[in-house]
Amino acid sequence: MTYLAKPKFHHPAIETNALGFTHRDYEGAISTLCAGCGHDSISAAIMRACFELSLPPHRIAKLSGIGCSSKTPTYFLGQSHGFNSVHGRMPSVLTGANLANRDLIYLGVSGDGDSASIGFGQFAHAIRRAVNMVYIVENNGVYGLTKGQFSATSDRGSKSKKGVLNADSPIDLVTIALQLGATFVARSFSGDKDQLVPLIKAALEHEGAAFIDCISPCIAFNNHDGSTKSFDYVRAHNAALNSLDFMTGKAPITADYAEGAMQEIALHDGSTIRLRKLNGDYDIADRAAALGHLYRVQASGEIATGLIYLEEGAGDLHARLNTDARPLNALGDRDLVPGAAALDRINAGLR
Ligand SMILES: Cc1ncc(C[n+]2csc(CCOP(=O)(O)OP(=O)(O)O)c2C)c(N)n1
Ligand code: SF4
Ligand SMILES: [Mg+2]
Repeated sequence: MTYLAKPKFHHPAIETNALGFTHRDYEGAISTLCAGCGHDSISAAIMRACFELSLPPHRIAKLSGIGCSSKTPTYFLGQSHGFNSVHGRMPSVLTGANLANRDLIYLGVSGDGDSASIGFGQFAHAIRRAVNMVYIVENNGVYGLTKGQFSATSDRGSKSKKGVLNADSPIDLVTIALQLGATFVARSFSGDKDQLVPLIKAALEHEGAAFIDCISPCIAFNNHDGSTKSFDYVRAHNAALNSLDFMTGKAPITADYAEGAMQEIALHDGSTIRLRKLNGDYDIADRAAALGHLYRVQASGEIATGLIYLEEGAGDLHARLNTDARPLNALGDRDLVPGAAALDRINAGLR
């Protein structure tokens, strides 16, 4: 319950990161979600990733929409900036915040209803504009908060808790994100922290729109036989493309593309992501091949997880708009009020 404060004391030998923060410094209020909800595991992975990267909590802005998933930012990063927007509107609020202050690290947290139903257009435009953010959809294939209606990501033929079959085709946000030009696209599973934590760390260090579709079973309304987003179903059908480890820093890079071997990818800032290739013909730098692979894996009844696509150095929305390197909210009158002569020149150019 949120009215119960977490105790502040901790063991003197508790683990600290490079900033001297403990894991506790990345936590939020006690979760009020159903015990066992996949969303809580994603919150834990986000906290772990931020702790391991030694991110200063005050430099992170977490934004969400409406839903059980969108409630989760209350349960992590309690010392970070937070904004709980209207249902499906997180992407435009995040875009505006990012344009005003490019110095923060933006984390958008949403649900499949929030992003693939009411907020589908908002999702699409934030991705195609290359907003520098990590966008996580906690995908349970259901409207959890409003008690179990099918969402737009529910698979055709999957069964609701009440036994109703879904007749509509699903929206696959990973495929859409690839088609819209996202430069970091991944899918994971809330129950696989070994895969999810390095993916979130890599996404946080990526410049541009980094999208992670995280399957997150709703134990109250979508964890039964006939559901394709249940713990049992996802465990049985998970086709991991690569196993990941993420290291920040400027270590020398060696790459090996052979099947079953390690592949290291340098990110724009000198950090690296290490991939264990399970499949000799999979190349994370090939967008068209990634789309083909997704279709093939889906057709075989499996779910492709891992880092699906990565493009470095493509630049973000600020690069495209050629905005000032300083955050706009830090500019003073001298920069923002060019004076009557400059205004006359602009007006003359428009006549
Ligand atoms: C404009 C508007 N329409 C509908 C709702 C009702 N509503 C609240 S949450 C929700 C769906 C949430 O689903 P999802 O994003 O998948 O989150 P989950 O609860 O499954 O994590 C809906 C339809 C609302 N709050 N606002
Ligand atoms: S209803 Fe489902 S999504 Fe919502 S907290 Fe419970 S298990 Fe999680
Ligand atoms: Mg949902």
